[in-house]
Amino acid sequence: MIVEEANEMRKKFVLLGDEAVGKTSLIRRFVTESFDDKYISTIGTKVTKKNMDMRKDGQLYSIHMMIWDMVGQKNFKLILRSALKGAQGLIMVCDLTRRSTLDSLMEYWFPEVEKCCGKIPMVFLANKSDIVGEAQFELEDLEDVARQHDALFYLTSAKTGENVERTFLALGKASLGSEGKEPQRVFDESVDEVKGEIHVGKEAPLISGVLDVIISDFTEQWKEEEDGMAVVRQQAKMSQLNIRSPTTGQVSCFINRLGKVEGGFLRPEEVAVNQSRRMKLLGRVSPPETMRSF
Ligand code: G3D
Ligand code: MG
Repeated sequence: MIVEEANEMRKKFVLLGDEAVGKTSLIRRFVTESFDDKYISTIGTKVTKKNMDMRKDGQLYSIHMMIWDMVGQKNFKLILRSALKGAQGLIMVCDLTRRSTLDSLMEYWFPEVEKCCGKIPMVFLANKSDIVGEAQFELEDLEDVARQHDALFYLTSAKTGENVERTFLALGKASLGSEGKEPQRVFDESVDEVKGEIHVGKEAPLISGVLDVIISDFTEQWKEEEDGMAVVRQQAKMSQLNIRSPTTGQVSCFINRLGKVEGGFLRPEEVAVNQSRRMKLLGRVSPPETMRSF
């Protein structure tokens, strides 16, 4: 018997789109063939691996997919930059029952991608096709957006599994052939710009922007960023950090917890410097309206 040898490839794919469109559910459906309707906000990024075999131009490929789930809130620009670094395919997700999530792909997510990636294979999804009765736009609207970017598009449901495997198969195939090309580059200027605005910008930063800087500067110290992110998730949970609307109290507890972890591998002076830099950033956040004195 002749056993056909598959070409082994590693590919990094990233899912982007507003919160609650179904990114985490789509990954769960693809990887574990299950659906869970409990909402757990994604903090930072989470990487899941899955292998998939496919055939293109008569050749068999075995693709080791590293699938990056992204926080859906819009102000985490540094975390987004680092997730996009080296990405070889993107899944741009919106929710068929909320028109604003489609607009946001064009107005926020794609412009962010453009700042750091060159031309990259993309698939556009309108998820939650199982609740068509509440659809706020049509497949043609998604098609318009996808065509502008030369991309494929599907209606999906993480709940029923419709088109989920097909999406990853299509992206896998589209990403083949890019091997050996220059890796995508994240522009340092745009990273510096984001950091500068938070650290010394004229405007008081949003608390999510501050969290973005804190999480990035913590994970940058780890050899494998994903290991740092696992610690972030754990400490965020213990600080009862609500990533959708964090309070200064929660963030301050989170900063202290990160400091305790750093105590395990940094000198006390270094831990103190990090703590004070992060607390200073938190101090720049403007207080809620009700707390301001006029
Ligand atoms: P996100 O990772 O993009 O933020 P999630 O989104 O995967 O966490 O999903 C957000 C909510 O949408 C969850 O519901 C989830 O169950 C639901 N959802 C995701 N995909 C589908 C789908 O295909 N069909 C339906 N009907 N619901 C879906 P809750 O209610 O917990 O907020
Ligand atoms: Mg999520």
